[in-house]
Amino acid sequence: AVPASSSIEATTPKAHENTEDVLPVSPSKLGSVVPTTLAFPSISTADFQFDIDKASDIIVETAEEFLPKLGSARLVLVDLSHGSKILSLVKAKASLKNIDSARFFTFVGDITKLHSQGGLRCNVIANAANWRLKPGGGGVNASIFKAAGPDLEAATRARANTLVPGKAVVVPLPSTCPLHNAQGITHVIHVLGPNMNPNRPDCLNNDYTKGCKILREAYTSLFEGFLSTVE
Ligand code: AR6
Repeated sequence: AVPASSSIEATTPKAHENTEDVLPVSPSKLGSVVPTTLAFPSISTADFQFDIDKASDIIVETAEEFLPKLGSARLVLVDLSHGSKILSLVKAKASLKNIDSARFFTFVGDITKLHSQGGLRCNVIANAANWRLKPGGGGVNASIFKAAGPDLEAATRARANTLVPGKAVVVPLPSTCPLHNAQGITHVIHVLGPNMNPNRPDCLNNDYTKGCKILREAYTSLFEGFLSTVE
């Protein structure tokens, strides 16, 4: 089962103590020993209105496929609230498949404050981006660009101007970036998922044959991108 301490209140000091149980060693004493970790939001399931049950299957299956390639690195699905349906579904399905809960788990917190507020060390975070790779638009994209400041926009532009659905782009963060120096995040990986929202570009009109294929490609690109930062 996923350790209880992997899903905590991000803001309480007590929760910070609990988090240390998840890690093999205390990060405050031996920071460098904490395994390389990717924290990622559930791509496409909020603003892009993708079905969460289908998304949870894809997250668990692609994570299971990638874990053996990732050495001791960890994958952590993050969402803002304890009521998150996607976190509950993923946690339950990962547990049924007996996936190692020290290497793949869920975590409640703001992805831009995982270290400072949640006590979770992550080197890399994923962003549920828009095709223009622009700040704003709400959701996790707005939060990540806001927390990173102008450095992220400049570093993103140096790599790509646009993204097609199913693809990811790895962006290294300069050490001046607040996400880097305050949260320990060295890379942001922008991912564009499939869109089922008629008010957003490239709406798939409930075509889940295409949608599931694209979401699977999106997680595969994300995990491959993460792997490239680990190697
Ligand atoms: N920390 C952790 N998780 C979060 C945070 C946060 N700060 N904020 C949101 N989530 P969404 P999408 C969770 O809508 O569906 C934007 O406008 C949220 O609860 O951000 O892929 C972009 O510009 C949900 O589980 O992404 C795109 O146009 C997950 O992050 C569009 O939304 C993804 O929700 C992308 O839509």
